[in-house]
Amino acid sequence: LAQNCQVANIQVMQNFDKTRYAGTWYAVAKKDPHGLFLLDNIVANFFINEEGHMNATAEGRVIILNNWELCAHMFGTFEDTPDPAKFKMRYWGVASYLQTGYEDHWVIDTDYDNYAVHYSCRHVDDDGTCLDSYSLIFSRHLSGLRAVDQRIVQMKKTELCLQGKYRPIVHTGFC
Ligand code: ODT
Repeated sequence: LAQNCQVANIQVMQNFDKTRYAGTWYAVAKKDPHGLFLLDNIVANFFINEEGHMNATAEGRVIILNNWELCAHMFGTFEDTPDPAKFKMRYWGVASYLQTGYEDHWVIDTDYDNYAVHYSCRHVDDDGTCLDSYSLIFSRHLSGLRAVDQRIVQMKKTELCLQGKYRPIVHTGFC
């Protein structure tokens, strides 16, 4: 399969419904960006605010200042774009020493009840491919994905040109 891996060609979720997306998602796998932040025990909670915009909290184990291990509590607001599955995410931590940012947040695929595939390209290269991306695979259940969902997710990882680049995310109860 010849893939051109153009960020502009990445297919996202059709008719994304943020109301159905609301609630808790447990990360099961992650492709890390440069300057890795969230390590494991990653749980995201999406909700719709009074103005109808998507908001989220996320927590996860992090190591900052080289060797300080803690559970990061993060908050994010999402700006709508013309594509309902493509957002701009502004995020910050409850403490000032945590990461902040403003970046793409794309929902690649979800069935709302079992699995979700998230993608963010932080830096598009001159040739249109992604220089620095991260991606999370989520499950509605702490127990992970069913075999039927894993097959879909595997296909999506390949479409993102990120096959083989994910690591499993464990949930040990740290957060
Ligand atoms: O962990 C990394 O290396 C990069 C990810 C950092 C972004 C964390 C921001 C969380 C903001 C609030 C919650 C949003 C939910 C997001 C779901 C997926 C992306 C983390």
